[in-house]
Amino acid sequence: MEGALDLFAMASALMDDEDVKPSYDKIKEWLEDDSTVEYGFSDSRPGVLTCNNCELSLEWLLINASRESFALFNGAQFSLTEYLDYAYGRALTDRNPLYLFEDLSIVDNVIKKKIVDLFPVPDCVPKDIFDDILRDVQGRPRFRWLLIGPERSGSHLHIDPFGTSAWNTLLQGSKRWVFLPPQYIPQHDKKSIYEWFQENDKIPEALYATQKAGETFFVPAGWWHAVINLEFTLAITQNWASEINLEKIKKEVEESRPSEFKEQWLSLQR
Ligand SMILES: O=C(O)CCC(=O)C(=O)O
Ligand SMILES: [Fe+2]
Repeated sequence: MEGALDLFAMASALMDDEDVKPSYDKIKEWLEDDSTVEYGFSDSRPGVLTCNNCELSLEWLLINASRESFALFNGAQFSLTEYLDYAYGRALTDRNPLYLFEDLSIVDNVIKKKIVDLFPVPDCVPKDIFDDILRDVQGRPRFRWLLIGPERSGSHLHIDPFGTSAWNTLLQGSKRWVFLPPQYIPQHDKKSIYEWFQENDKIPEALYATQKAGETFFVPAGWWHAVINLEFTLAITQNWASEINLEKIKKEVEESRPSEFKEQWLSLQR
């Protein structure tokens, strides 16, 4: 395990990290905030979706996948047990706690296939237009992830690529979300996610929500969003390309790098 810890130290150093004694005041405040997003699916605003029951849990992963290798957001690979040692240890004082972000878009491993089988796509989610003919084409944009993160880890403000929309089911813990409409112009900064959330707690046009375990949040295409894990979390998330957003998707695929996917897409459009 010693070796694994050294690797985590290196991974943190690559992120320009300094150890900190973080203040948890804001985390407590956000945990107690019961603001959420409206129920139901609409193309133009974030929402809480009803989701089929998901049998994936940390226990399931520990029993079935503790030795599997998973990727962090920065690409480094660790076994699940190595990562959990980090998440419950050193991560608590890392300025930028490392987030496990495993791409499950294409899986050839038996255990990871089982994880994918436990991904319940909400019934209300419309058809993914990449899913039929372009399903297994090389270069298809990545669309499905397993997320595990300690408190204060999370995702910086971004828009999901290729004009896709997303759903995100939280299986354990709590997440704080901020949503901003497509016309918002963000400022570029290098703050940690926790610092960013502290300083951007009251953007007038933002929608803030605390997601609880069992809830599925929907992110409409083009909406900015940032997420901070308020406790240790386990979540699954999937993006889809919706017919409604065809023009945007077309533009982004056509502007993307050459790939078999792009070629096949272009030939389908002709
Ligand atoms: O950290 C999260 O839960 C949000 C993930 C996300 O926004 C994404 O995968 O695009
Ligand atoms: Fe996202």
